[in-house]
Amino acid sequence: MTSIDKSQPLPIYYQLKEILQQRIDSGEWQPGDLIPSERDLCNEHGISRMTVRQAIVALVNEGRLRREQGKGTFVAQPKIEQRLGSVTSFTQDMSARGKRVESQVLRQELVPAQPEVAAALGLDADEQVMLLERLRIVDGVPLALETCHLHFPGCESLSQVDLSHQSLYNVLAQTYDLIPGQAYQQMEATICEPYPLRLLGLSRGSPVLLIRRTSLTQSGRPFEYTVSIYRGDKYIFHVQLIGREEGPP
Ligand code: 16G
Repeated sequence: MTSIDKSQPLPIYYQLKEILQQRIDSGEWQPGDLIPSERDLCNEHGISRMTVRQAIVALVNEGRLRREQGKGTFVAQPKIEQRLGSVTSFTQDMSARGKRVESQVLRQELVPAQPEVAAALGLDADEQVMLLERLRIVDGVPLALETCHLHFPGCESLSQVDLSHQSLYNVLAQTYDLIPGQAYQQMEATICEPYPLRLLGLSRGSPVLLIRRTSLTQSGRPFEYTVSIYRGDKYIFHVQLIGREEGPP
């Protein structure tokens, strides 16, 4: 679609969204480029400012465009494309892309396990777990809020470790000889709540991914249950599915 066709059943804002998306996908507009103002887009397409705004907001929510107060709307950087399939750590995934990881440690203390945590880790209610809440920051941009619960022999000494500039999985391997054998992960789409919203620097109504990971030791004992909020505008996850020989059920 290259121009708006008002006789079509497709909403006009949606048609404009597709036109703008094509300009990004074709490379006509590059990441970091300032796109034409709302007024210019109104004039170019003969549509109302409200309709133009609706198309832009949709593309901002999808992470294709980025708005800067007082400066205009820019083409966003491409999303982080991450393959799922092995138990990698945040630092490992980002370092492999040449990115700089740091964390703002928000909580790091022993707490009684909440029922959801106790169930995931196979503990009795109120057994102590090490709670580690970190805002994960990549090249200066907060990308995820991770609330991690750990339970393994000696986990209480983790409260002394500075995890703002080092990988938890590295510390677990080096200090506790703990290397994940496998993990289960669930992902769910949701709208960001006010607390993570503020930390992640998102605007109200932003979509995020809620991810729960339970990691097991090499001998199959759960040692980590982490609930994470990942920015929906920054990530694309890839999963490879294996075909069934006997065909669809
Ligand atoms: C990943 C894991 C998280 C783990 C963290 C360790 C997901 C959704 N979560 O972010 O469970 O605690 O890596 O990261 O993948 P670190 O070793 O960089 O501290």
